[in-house]
Amino acid sequence: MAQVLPAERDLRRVIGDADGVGDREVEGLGEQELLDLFRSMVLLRTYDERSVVYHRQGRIGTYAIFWNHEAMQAGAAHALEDGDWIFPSYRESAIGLLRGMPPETVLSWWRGHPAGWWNPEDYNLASICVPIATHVPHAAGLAWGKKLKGERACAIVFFGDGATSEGSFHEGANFAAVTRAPLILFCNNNQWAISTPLEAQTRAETLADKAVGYGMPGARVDGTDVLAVYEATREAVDRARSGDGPTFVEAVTYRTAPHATADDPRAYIDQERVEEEKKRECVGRYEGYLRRAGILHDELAASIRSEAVEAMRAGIGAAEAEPPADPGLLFEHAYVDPPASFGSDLDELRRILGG
Ligand SMILES: Cc1ncc(C[n+]2csc(CCOP(=O)(O)OP(=O)(O)O)c2C)c(N)n1
Ligand SMILES: [Mg+2]
Repeated sequence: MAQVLPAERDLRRVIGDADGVGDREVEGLGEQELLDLFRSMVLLRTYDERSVVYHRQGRIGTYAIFWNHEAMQAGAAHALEDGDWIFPSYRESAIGLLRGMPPETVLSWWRGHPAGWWNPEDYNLASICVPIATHVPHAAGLAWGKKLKGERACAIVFFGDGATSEGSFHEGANFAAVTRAPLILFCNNNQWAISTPLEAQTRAETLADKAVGYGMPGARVDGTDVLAVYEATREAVDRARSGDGPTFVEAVTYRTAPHATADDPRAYIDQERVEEEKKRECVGRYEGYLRRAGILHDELAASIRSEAVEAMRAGIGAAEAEPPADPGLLFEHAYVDPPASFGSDLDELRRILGG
């Protein structure tokens, strides 16, 4: 009989700030690791802010903004080892940067260019998943496979609050629990699924409560506190490696940016709430923590930021230097025996594209 821990009610926090809670320390994180975490957050923030500009300049296509989600992505990724697998949604499109993927690869993905596809085994990073929650069973299956092979690796799957209403989420969560797969189900609860608010998504008091139904523990953390995210994910990873099966982590934040570059949230969101939440944005909160601890100072912060800007400048240059993709690729690999119409369809496409 699975032992069910009650899901944590309060949001776990490590970074204290304006409300006088006081900073805590995370065991095992030295100065170097703390700065690496900051470097990762700045790289993601810079990727995101530059991408919105590149979109407006017509240099990348529609883009899913992740501003203020960096703490969840960097905190969780740093709790993993390189051999552990990451299954991202479109909201974590640039998480590969934290595994050494060059920015031009992710930028190419958003340009719809084949240079944006990678071999998942090169980074232990699955393809970016756009259909909501369909990657949860994939991640559960991979994690189960690692267990069957007696390997050390675990897997983490990122998805949103809206994804918890999808069949694939339930199937994947149950499958992982029943097989005791070493999986972390990481929910970025930004309280919106495009224009659907959380209260229209679920009657559950918290999303972490859903874990109980599958017989797995559920943790709730402040999603803008990178150290709390790191600590909760590391506990889930330890549990996975010890053979205790999956954990559901609910990281609570608030979406302060549009869903994507094609969205105008002014039609449905309370702008005052957005402005309030922006004051607690995750990179600034962590920067404050590091400065209070005497680990970060102006010069170092500036050099970390300019390194990230330089990486993005080089990245967009490399992405734009790629030769145009061959439209024929759209027709390859879809069928073993392509329908007869494919030949004329491709000719027509080449004619339209002027090639
Ligand atoms: C199966 C499926 N249904 C609908 C959509 C359209 N869609 C794209 S994003 C989105 C909202 C998802 O919200 P959430 O899971 O909270 O993730 P967030 O975008 O907030 O990170 C929807 C419904 C989709 N991509 N896939
Ligand atoms: Mg959401």
